[in-house]
Amino acid sequence: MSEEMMKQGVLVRGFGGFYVAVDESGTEYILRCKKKFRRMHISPLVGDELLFTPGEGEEHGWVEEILPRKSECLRPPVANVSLLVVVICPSPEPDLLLVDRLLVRARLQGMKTAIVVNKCDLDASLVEEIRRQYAGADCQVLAASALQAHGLNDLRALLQGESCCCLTGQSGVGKSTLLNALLGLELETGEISEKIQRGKNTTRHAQMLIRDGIRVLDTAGFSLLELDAKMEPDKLRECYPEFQEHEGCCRFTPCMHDREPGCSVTAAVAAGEIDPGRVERYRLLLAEVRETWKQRYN
Ligand SMILES: Nc1nc2c(ncn2[C@@H]2O[C@H](COP(=O)(O)OP(=O)(O)OP(=O)(O)O)[C@@H](O)[C@H]2O)c(=O)[nH]1
Ligand SMILES: [Mg+2]
Ligand SMILES: [Zn+2]
Repeated sequence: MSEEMMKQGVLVRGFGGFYVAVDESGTEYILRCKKKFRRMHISPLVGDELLFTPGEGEEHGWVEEILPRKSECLRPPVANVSLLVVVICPSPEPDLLLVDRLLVRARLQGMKTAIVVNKCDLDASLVEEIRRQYAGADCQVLAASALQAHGLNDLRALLQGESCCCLTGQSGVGKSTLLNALLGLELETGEISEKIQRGKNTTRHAQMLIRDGIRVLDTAGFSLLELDAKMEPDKLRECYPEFQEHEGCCRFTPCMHDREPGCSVTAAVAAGEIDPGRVERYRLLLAEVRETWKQRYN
């Protein structure tokens, strides 16, 4: 293929071995992946910037190159996210350990983060609680109700100007409903199971929506996330902005802020300066990261 036939675009969704890319003008192209990618064990992710050759007429085109990724995740499987928006709500009940895992991973990948507390029509107090817990976490907390079109302007302002935003979180928190309300779309949404208060995994695949100068990914909800198996235990505390001013202030250096005597973080929790729940969950994650680290050569 000659170079001048190549185009650049962003991968917006995939289906059954095909990929859909959108170029600068908004035109969609159906593509397949060349075999070399399979040989290299690389597959394109939604959000990837691609070089491709368009097909002629009804024919599909070919993905020629995947440009270097600024970030990549496997859960959800997306690339180049600049802002990760974690969506939670009163029902299904929030899993803050999952939220913290997502925030840690985002920090390691250099993404900005925000939390949207949706379904405020059901319980307006949750957002206050989350604002309190995450006050020092360098993470904006927005209140919203997709149902009542509340908080949409704040959400729009948050998403605008980002190269690629990603909505993530448990199934049933209202990610797709929020994007429908915000961008006038008709993404499929699903009821919550009454009995177990859980979503029904309505969104199956990640897709990028481009509208009103916003590029945002709707993704499939999930409730399990493991931290990077190659993560050094030392790295975890660097993912907690609220610990920063305490670095070097503990009796022992380095201090993991776990159960060491004379720990400045422990003192800050006792003094009500850092949320105890955040620190408790940090310690759970630290134990997990240490365990994985110990087993890294097995
Ligand atoms: N009361 C209330 N219900 C909402 C709100 N937003 C969404 N819902 C409902 O929550 C349910 C789940 O919404 P979805 O948008 O499908 O949730 P999702 O996060 O996309 O779920 P998955 O695609 O499974 O990950 C639907 O029944 C929505 O109508 C809200 O602001 N208030
Ligand atoms: Mg959805
Ligand atoms: Zn300490």
